[in-house]
Amino acid sequence: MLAAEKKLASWHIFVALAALALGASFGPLQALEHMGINVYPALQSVGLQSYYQGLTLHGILNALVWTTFFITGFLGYATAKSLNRPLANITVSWVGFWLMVVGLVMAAVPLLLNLATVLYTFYPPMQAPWYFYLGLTLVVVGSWVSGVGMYMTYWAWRKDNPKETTPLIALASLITMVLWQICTLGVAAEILALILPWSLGLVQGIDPQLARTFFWFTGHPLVYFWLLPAYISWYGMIPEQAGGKLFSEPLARLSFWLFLLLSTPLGFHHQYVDPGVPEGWKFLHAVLTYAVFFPSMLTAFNVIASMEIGGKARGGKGLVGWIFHLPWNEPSFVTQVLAMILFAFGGAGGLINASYNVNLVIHNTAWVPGHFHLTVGTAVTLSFMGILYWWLPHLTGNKLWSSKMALWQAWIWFVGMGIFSNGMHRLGLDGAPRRTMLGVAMENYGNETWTIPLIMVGVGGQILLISGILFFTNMVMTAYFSKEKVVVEMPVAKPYHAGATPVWLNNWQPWLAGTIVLILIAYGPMLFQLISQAQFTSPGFVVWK
Ligand code: HAS
Repeated sequence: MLAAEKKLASWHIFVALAALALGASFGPLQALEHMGINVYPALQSVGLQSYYQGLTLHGILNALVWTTFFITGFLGYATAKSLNRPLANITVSWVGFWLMVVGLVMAAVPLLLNLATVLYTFYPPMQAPWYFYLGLTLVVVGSWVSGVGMYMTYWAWRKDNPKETTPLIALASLITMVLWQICTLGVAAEILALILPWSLGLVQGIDPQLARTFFWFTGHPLVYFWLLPAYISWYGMIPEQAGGKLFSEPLARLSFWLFLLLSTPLGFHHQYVDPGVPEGWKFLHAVLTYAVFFPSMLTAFNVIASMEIGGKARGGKGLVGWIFHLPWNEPSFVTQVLAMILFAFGGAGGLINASYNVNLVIHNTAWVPGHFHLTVGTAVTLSFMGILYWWLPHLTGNKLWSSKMALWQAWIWFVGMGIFSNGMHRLGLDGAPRRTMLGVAMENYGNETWTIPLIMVGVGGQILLISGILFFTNMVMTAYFSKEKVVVEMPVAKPYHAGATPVWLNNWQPWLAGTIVLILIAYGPMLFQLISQAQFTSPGFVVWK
């Protein structure tokens, strides 16, 4: 069943994994540099011109390409599966996929030629060739088109089932896609109205502050576009994998709606130190950032309660005894639980980032990559790896090549990332800047308190390399060399409490209306002011040639 959708999903996974394989391979090199072993001069002979070219490839391939391809494939497939019907028009989804691939190639060429070394946030006035930006735009537009394919499927299902409550996994997938389409309007405006005319030479200058504001309109909700597919798995699948049931389905629905409502109007928390945005607006975004913390707390409570139901159904007793009865030998489950545990630390760090005044201590320091390696680098990436441990066998019919290797991979990632991110957080607290060759900085102006954390970063990075090798070996062997055939179904959690879903948790209108109103309030006046006072004066700079 759903053979065509399986093929579509497999292609998304293929591109996503190829991007991750290349993007992630720069990580251990950066970690070595931090430890004082600078391998970049040696790598110039194979075409890598600088640390920053590698860092740009690392950020774009991991944070933008791996995630967007995986998520678009996953959301489309999960929607079809959850609604129990094929995609209404799979050609639309293929068009979306190929648009994304064309965009990826357009962006990859200048990246590989060291013409677009602008890091993954591509802040103007750093400048890349126009086709780099157009390529990124096509990746986003392609994902929008795939989103349309999902909506068509939902409308066809709704026509056949006018009274039914949308199944949780489908609803959450649709909400995630809507969130993405709304939030990427910011980066679309940035690229189409500001960056493309400037990089094409049609206008002489750009307003960096306006460009950054548009960027962060997208940039923060982007992190929830990454996170929510993991939450779909944690709510919609993990309870079943744990042998239990979803503790509260209405609460799960509420948390996805709250993410739609609250994810976008808080981008100024990335701009607390930017001039040109009055304090009052920054404070408003700080308050809203604390609000978006709330659905993650709901998630922690609901997912842990669901696992407790599973652990107790499997014979566990007492306050913590159930934990030992969870399926600790099942790779997909274990990988995702380890991702959750590290996310609890990443989330706590997020609160420190969000605090308007404490942010000043950590902004632009190594703390920030410490934070995002626990979030997108673990909560998201390790969860996606865990999902692939059932999804790839499900799609290919091939048995996972080695469960044991998968378990080792997950634990090694957990340990490696724990050491790595702890080192990064400590460095940040000691004032080490981010996006800096810290090995070189250490020699020139480093602080002796950096010594141990730099070693932690270096060692953690090499442990992560081992985990990555195990993961990719397992993926390749499962896809191409596994001899044993299996039938693996998509896990779908059943609700613990039977009963009708409240109507307001199944109704798009109030949530969409609230989302638009909140965005208009939080961004409207400031965008109006920044646009009316814009100064298109800054020329482009090409650095690290
Ligand atoms: Fe963040 C910067 C604030 C979450 C990613 N963030 C970044 C950047 C990235 C990023 C990439 O307010 C850098 C951007 C750049 O390049 O400049 N972030 C937050 C807050 C949250 C948060 C408040 N971030 C994420 C997620 C990300 C992500 C998720 C990726 C997926 N972040 C910030 C701020 C900055 C920032 C400022 C700017 C800093 C600066 O100055 O530049 C919250 O959403 C976090 C809430 C999460 C939790 C954790 C809940 C735990 C759960 C698991 C429970 C289960 C367990 C398992 C423990 C509250 C759900 C138990 C197991 C058993 C067996 C019992």
